[in-house]
Amino acid sequence: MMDYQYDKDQDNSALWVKDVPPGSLSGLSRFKRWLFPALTAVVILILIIALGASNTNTSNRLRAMEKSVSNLTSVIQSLNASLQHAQETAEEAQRLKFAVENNKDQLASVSEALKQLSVLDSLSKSVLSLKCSLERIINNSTAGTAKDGCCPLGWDQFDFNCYFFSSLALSWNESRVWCEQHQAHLLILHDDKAWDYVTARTVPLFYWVGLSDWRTGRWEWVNWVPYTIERRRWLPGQPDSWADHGLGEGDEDCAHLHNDGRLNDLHCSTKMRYICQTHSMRG
Ligand SMILES: [Ca+2]
Repeated sequence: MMDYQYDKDQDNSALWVKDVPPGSLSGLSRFKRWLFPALTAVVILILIIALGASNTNTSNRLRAMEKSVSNLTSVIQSLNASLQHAQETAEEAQRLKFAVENNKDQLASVSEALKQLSVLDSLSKSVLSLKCSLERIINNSTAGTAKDGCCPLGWDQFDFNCYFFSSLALSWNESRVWCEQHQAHLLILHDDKAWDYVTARTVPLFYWVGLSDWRTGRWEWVNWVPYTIERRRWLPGQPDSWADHGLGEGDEDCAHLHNDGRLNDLHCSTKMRYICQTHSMRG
């Protein structure tokens, strides 16, 4: 009931606005005519006051901004320096890359040169062998001692030595004599290189070498140079000086290369292949 009354009053107000007398409207118009300039002036005044008031504040802000700009400038300068440094690093990396590629080329060249060197070495050996053959033809001899870097025909050269790997079998003593008759001696080995060369030729056959203990009871080379036993060169359990071989007097006093290239002692009367050795007299 109250809401309804209120609505009715509103409606009446609306009607009252429509019925305003012309005289009152003219006063309002005059007021409105001065209102805009007055308001503008007031706003300008307020702005001037506000600007004046905020002048100090603005200066402070400007100083802060200047500071920020200055900071920004130094940051930009620092960035520029970093960029330049990065660019230099990139250039350095590029230079290194070129250097590595260049080294790769050089390594390839060295490898190629080494290959050629190996070919040259092989060629040099062939030339030497040819020279030796020619000398034999000129001197009309097929045997003889090693001279001028040449090994006798049928002998093999390795480093500065000539080697003869027999195909016939003799006793250890007969082998020793055969080698001496050919200005050589039964095999004497001192370094791994020579061991490797010899055993690569002997495996899987047996060969007498110039090592025995029949003369003094101690192991020695055929030139009487004492020999100290190197375990890795002997078959396990050897030398065993086995005496029940039924091959006559004495035990096993002479050494030979077994089928795997390691040493064993056997009765010296056993017949087997043998290896003679002599200097090639080169160098
Ligand atoms: Ca033995």
